[in-house]
Amino acid sequence: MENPDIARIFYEIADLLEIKGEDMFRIRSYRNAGLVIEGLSESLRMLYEKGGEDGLTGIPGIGVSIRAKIVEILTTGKCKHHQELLQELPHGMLEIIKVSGVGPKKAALLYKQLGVATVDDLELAAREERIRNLHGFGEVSERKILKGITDLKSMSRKVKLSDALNYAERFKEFIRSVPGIYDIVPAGSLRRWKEEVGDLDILTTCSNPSAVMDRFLTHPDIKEVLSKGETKSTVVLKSGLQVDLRVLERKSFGAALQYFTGSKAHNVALRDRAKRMGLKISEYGVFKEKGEKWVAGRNEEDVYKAVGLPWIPPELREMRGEIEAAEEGRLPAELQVKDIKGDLHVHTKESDGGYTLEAMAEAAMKMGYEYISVTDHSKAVGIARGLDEGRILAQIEAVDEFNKNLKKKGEKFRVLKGTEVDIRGDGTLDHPDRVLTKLDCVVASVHSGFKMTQGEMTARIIKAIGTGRINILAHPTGRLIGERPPYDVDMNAVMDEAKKYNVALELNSYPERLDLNDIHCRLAKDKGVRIAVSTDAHSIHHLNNIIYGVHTARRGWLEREDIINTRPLKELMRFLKKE
Ligand code: DGT
Ligand code: CA
Ligand code: CA
Ligand code: ZN
Repeated sequence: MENPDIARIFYEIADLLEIKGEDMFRIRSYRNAGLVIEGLSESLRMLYEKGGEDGLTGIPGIGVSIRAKIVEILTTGKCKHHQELLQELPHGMLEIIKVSGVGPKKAALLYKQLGVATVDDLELAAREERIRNLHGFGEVSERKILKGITDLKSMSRKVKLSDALNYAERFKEFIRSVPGIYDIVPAGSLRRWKEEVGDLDILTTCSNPSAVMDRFLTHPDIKEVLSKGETKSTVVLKSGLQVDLRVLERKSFGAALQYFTGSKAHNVALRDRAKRMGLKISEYGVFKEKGEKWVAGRNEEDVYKAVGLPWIPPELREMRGEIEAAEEGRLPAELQVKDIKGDLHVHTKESDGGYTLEAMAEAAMKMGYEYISVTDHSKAVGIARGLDEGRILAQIEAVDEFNKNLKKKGEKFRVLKGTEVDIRGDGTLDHPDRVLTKLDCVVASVHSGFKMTQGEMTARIIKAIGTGRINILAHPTGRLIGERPPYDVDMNAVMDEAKKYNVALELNSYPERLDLNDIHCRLAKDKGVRIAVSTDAHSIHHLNNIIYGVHTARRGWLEREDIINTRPLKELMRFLKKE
């Protein structure tokens, strides 16, 4: 059980209590607990494993009774109170109240009167016009419910960050030609570079607002227009992705950008802060509480400045301590793509890549890199045509030859001799020591046996680290976003071992991977474990995926010094030699 699972249980308790019509004070305390837990940067499970119930004290917003429930969830995987509530009310009720226009009171009524227990029941009842006759409902609310169901269905689908960015880019291109257009900025989770995005929130300013709206609604990707207004329209694309477009006044663009970038939790905290200072923040600006006097709103910087803070990069706006850090002047320095000096995880045609070593090197040189490390698979990864001893020895010679030629031409660029050696089921490495010692950079990773228990997987990886032959542990959790969950591994223990053996953990920039994720990057930073931001490129084009890694690194509060491939070659070599 990790923080999001625990938070979800508390949210569900709050919702179920609200459907039952219980007292608001209790409901609020559960909901608040959910919010607090979601925003924690440390894992409750780890805190508990380390310090028992005492390890959980002192978290603001978590009182004695919530703490007891956290312990119950961590030790039994369940919460009795939650289970009892679910016995009383069908689980589908939790979905029903997500339909816009159906609050907890209405949900309770629909359940009692019509036996509506799922969203599907609700849809049927609305289509059969059975809802309009209930007390407190009418034709209009029936129609609203149907629309709410459509919205919910499109919303529950999340898209990968890279896909969302592509869609956003297409809309920007499409709208750019409107005369009088000024800003077009995608806000929301996309601007925060979250790994998965629920919907796009595009903000624009234009001297002719209706022209933007008209143009937007004719985009060829649109399947359905959900709502159309003068300043806001919402559409669903053929892919199922929802897009909101807003046309704003230039005077309040900064305030709107701040508001719609979120996250919600960050905004709530910022608004509270403003309130304490006698100010009010809304999507229209910052105001002096009495008299509605406009103070700021044109730029985002001004909004933060008005509440006494420096501008906070969007990637950090997740309510993970960024406001305190901003206040105390210790926000992390923003990592830039240009800080990255080379890529340490690159495949070639020898295994499952699409290009030769020469082509990959040339592409990397064009990007301004100082080095790449060629890291083809080892023989255990048969489907990727992994290299056996003979083939990797031949590759080592080829790299030496290639570097010699570079030197002759006066090029500074170098190719490092590397491998992505498989960590076998028993924790041994898939190349013998006599091969590994010939290499500059050993990347190691798990490609099989994902179903192991946490104990087994942790022991396997720790054993591999303990060989002392590894430089980088690649894609440390093995997850594929939207496809495969991470394998179960004690990341805390892995990181401690990595630090001991001078092993860096990879932030794999492949859009499906982003592994380590933001939370783990933050943990690594706190522990002083080094990170390699690499692409795992299988083609020359994949080298550009580094941008996803860089922004994920920012979300994990990583700075240049935390990352080994921001170092020039000489310094990098010192790390790789474990000096
Ligand atoms: P997503 O689309 O689920 O990936 O996540 P976001 O963060 O893009 O959320 P979305 O699209 O629902 O709303 C965009 C931003 O608008 C959100 O990050 C913060 C702001 N916002 C939306 N609803 C509320 C609200 O009820 N209160 C506050 N303070 N802000 C909100
Ligand atoms: Ca959004
Ligand atoms: Ca939205
Ligand atoms: Zn790889």
